[in-house]
Amino acid sequence: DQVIFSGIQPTGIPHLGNYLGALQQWVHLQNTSPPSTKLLFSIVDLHAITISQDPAQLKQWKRESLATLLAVGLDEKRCGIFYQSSVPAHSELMWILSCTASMGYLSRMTQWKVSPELLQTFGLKSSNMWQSKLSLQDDASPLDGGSKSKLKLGLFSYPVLQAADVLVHRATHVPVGEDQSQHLEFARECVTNFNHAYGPHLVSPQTIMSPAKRVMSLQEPHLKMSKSHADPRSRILITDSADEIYRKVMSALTDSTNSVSYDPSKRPGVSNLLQLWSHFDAEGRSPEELALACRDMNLRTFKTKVSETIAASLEPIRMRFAELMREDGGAYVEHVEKQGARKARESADSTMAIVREAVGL
Ligand code: AQP
Repeated sequence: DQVIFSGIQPTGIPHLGNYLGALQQWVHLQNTSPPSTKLLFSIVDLHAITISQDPAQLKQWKRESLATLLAVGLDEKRCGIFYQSSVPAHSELMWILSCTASMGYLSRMTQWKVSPELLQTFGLKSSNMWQSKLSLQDDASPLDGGSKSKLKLGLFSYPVLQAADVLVHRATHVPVGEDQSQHLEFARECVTNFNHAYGPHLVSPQTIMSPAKRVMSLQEPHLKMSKSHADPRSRILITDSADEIYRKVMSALTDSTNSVSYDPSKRPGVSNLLQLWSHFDAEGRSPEELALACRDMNLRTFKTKVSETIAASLEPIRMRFAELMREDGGAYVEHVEKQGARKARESADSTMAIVREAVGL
């Protein structure tokens, strides 16, 4: 039987990248999978602490993240929705996988998450710049050079925890955005290493890539939309009001041509807006079709239409989120989590019984 697992970090309210690249796909899978499919979705709080977090803020973000999963349409009766730290088997399997995972493979991975402090230390403005810095080093290894003492062990090894998140539930399918595909490859590598050492006990997961592979920043359309970008106007949160969405879309970086056409390489800003509209378009028009329909509009009129379309689509999510956070100040959300954690512990414990036995623990 199929097992679908995915996760999201509680590092703020999800944005359109998280929604279109992941959450919407999770809801779609929930609504189309046969009843025999196990569905588990996690708020991965242990990943969130790979960079420093304020404890009270983290607690609040966890609750809000869970409420957003319910608000977008996940059904707590059908899925297990839980905090990663409620299921200690994730961390236990991480340790066991660490004992067969290759340091070389990990250090060659290019998608490094970097804390704002670390970037500042090296005078860099974005994690993309950090990646270029790494690739300038001899063997592109973050273990070399002056970064060694600043780089935390957890930040280096978090892909092993991600692998454990998936493997501990024997997930067959993992829906993610494009930025995560390298990590799933690493998870498959962990399966190969473990199974080679102890026998064929772990299941190799397949990636399900969402149709919106990579939603771009509104302010720097060559970068992905991200929670950690310093400028809040670079992202639309799924709980933003129509007003906030209007302001963000109006200030989105476009170019000096005051008309609409679809050309992602020459006109990344306008094309990103066309793609966003297309994902929410009731008639399901492609970005090219929308560009054609808007060819006589100036950018101001076009942006107004884009913001109206997005705001109308997000309105029910925003309302439901506010309702969930109001109910006993989020107590209902915590109740949902307890049930989800029970389901997830059951699922993880059955894998861990096999793993412990295989390893001789
Ligand atoms: N811009 C994006 N386009 C498509 N998919 C995206 N995802 C994130 N950004 C985009 C997908 O969202 C899921 C959950 O992501 P996450 O919060 O766990 O971590 P992330 O990928 O690091 O997301 P952010 O928003 O960019 O956070 P920060 O800034 O903290 O790194 C994943 O499936 C991801 O692919």
